[in-house]
Amino acid sequence: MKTTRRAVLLAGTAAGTTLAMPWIAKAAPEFQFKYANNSPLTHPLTVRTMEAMERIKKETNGRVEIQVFPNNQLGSDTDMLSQLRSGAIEFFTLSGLILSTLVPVASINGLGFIWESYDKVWPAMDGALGAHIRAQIAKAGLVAMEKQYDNGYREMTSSTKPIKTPDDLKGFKIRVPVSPLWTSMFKAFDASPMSINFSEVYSALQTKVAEGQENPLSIIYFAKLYEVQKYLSETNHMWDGFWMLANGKMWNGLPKDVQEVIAKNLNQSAVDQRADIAKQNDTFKADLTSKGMEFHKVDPKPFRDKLQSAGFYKEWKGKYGNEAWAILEKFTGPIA
Ligand code: X2X
Repeated sequence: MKTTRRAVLLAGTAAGTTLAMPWIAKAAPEFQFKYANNSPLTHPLTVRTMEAMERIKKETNGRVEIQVFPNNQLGSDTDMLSQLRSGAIEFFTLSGLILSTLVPVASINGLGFIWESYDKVWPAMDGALGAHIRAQIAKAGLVAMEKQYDNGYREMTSSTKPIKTPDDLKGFKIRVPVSPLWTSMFKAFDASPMSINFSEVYSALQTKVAEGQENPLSIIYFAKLYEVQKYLSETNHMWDGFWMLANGKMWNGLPKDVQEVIAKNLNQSAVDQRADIAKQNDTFKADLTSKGMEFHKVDPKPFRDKLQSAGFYKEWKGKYGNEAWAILEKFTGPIA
């Protein structure tokens, strides 16, 4: 009885002391945030953002702690975008093409067959085109870090037949991400596109709700889509990247020095992540072939011609407007 009461008193004293003298308690982070994404733990996007969060914690002496929630743990891209806007999460990486549901111009880099190589992509996205898109993102109450993370050049896959020509896409049940540009492009190919968030893609392919999908090699590899897809056509039909987004209200309330450390490290990890993807792209083909996928070389010209004759470029030039189109063509050359 006596011992117990004494223990309780002591415990009470200890707790009271800690509260009264916070400097002897372990300092809790001043800023505790959440970052979420749609990519597997092993994907370079997750690996490199985790590294960034570690460096941020260290360089701020523990003032800032950003917890990472990869692989759609917090929901689909559509869910996470609402969470970011409401402030339920503070950071989120999202494809510009999906972000276009909120910021229309953010899908412009995803137009089919406009990027000859990464040598054209990065100067555009790190330069005037990226700056133009980020300015529009800011108007929507979000902040995009300067350096985009790479998703990659997208390739078409299928469980039923290889896609070799645009004719093979006629009536083809293909999953596309939730974005008007994607739907429009695959409708122009006379396919039957269905908008499905990435969180549901594996099961949609496994149950054959969709016959095919399109994604960069890195996603096909790390999300194990080779388990549910047989044929891979090297279409390189579009290029897609992830914007590192922050909730604008939260970001603007941060002290300048904290903003600087966070931005510097998120941008640094983007550069590291681009290099990872570039390096891995050399081996993905062999890796995916060894997992049972059958690769097909594809001539992109008939695909591009089909988009052209369907009025695809004209339609989207009208939607983006002359200003954005002119900035884009400065980097890609004349499109249509
Ligand atoms: O949803 C997809 O296909 C993915 C993973 O590539 C994107 O984030 C756009």
